[in-house]
Amino acid sequence: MARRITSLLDGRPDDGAPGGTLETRNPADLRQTVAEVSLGDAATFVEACRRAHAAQPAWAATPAPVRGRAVQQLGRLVEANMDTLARLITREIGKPIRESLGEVQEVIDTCTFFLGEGRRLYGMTVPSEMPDKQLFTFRTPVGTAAIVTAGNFPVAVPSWYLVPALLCGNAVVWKPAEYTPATAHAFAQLFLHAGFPEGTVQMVLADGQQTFAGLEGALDEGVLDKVGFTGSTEVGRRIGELCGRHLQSPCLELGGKNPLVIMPDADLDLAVEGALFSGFGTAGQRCTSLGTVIVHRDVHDDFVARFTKAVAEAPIGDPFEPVVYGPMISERFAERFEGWLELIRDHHAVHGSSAVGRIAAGSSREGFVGDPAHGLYYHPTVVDGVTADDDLYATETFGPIVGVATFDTFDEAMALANGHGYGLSSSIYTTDPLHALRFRERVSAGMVSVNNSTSGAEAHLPFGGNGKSGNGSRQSGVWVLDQFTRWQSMNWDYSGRLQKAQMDVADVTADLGFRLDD
Ligand code: UN1
Repeated sequence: MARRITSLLDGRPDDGAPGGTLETRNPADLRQTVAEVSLGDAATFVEACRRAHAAQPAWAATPAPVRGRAVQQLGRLVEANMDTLARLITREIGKPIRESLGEVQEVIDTCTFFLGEGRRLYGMTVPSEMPDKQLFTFRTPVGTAAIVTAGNFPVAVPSWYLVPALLCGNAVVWKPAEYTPATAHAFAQLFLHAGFPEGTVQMVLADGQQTFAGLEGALDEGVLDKVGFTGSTEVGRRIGELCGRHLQSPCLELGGKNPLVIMPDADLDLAVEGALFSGFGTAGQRCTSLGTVIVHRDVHDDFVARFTKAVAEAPIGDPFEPVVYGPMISERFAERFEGWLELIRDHHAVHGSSAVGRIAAGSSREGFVGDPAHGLYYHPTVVDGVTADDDLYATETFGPIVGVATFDTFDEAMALANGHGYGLSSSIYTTDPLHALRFRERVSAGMVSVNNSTSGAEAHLPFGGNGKSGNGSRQSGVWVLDQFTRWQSMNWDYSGRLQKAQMDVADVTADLGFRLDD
């Protein structure tokens, strides 16, 4: 049965649909409606920011360990609702159920990490230049944070922002992807039942244009202090420009064209397994998904033979079954993917399935799990012969397609790994520690795997990218605290007189002409 979903202002449904309505469908069976959605508009967004802004000071004044308690309760609620939430994710975006459960686990892990941070949130005591004076640092909340997220990780990625932002004493306005409204609504309900005070968590459903106009309005009005955004490089650039005009630095997590380098000394079976999951897990719709395998010429043929066999045999289909991947997230993702398939050129060799494009009656796939007739299912595609001059090399292709390029020297491998200008995730398969360490040093990516998938970052290491993948901001672990707090320094002089820094400082006498006897 379809759910009716609206924005939630102060936890209450915001009736009316100033931004129009839409319906979302199960991408594994488009005959099933998952949600009927009433969208808000720019005014809804600004109103949500106003309310969050009004609620924030009292929340900031709540002791951090108490705020941590709300995060703890959220983690418990998510754990208790794990199966329901995971099933909803699978129904709404077609993510294989095992991955959906993993995604919910990532939320729990994030809560587990940050509930303890409520009892740390350390500042420092720092010695002063002068006697009877002490220096301190404090983390203070930024204020109201607007978090705009994509739908490929409809709960894990939002949690990376919302949980630390709230823990640090901010109020949040969450704008989830409009194509995952049912999951967003369910996740918002868990926040609203976890003990965060009214007003500190707002959820607005709106399309991209209205959201952007809402961000502009809220920034102009002074009711928004921080923007977090996960999505495309193009939109990230616009958000960066907008925030820059308001002297704000957003937290940006953008696209990737993540390389996986295979050295001649690599364990090839391991590399095949890693490339399969990196490239085709979540149907290639992770920002950390593998873009191009960069394989040494000596092992190229062997690798391609093993890899294409593994891809050809990979179970694809019904996401409630144990498959490598299910359907595309939504029609929008499927259409864009069809566009990227056009980047395949005559000089490329295509492998991986019996056809390219949609899996359908005239274009079936052997071993398909279930019935593809009503779903947005696509053949896995391996494109060999990719070079640095190809559009396919430089374009983020959010879907089940993996390029293969060849190198002779390590320098060539590095040029291919970095040359597209993205810098999110990367991987090297090698048994030589020297290669691993050299790769780490020279790759431009913010995240490096050794003998592991480009995807699947753990929830307490810094997550983020460089170049076209982001502006250097990092999420997760202690590193994200710098996004949602500002450092405040304090000095306290208890000498009873004015001691001037740099001027009233005692010196020590040294004999700088002193030399050791030869
Ligand atoms: C994303 O696709 O935006 O590292 C995030 C991973 C996941 C998160 C991906 N933990 O693949």
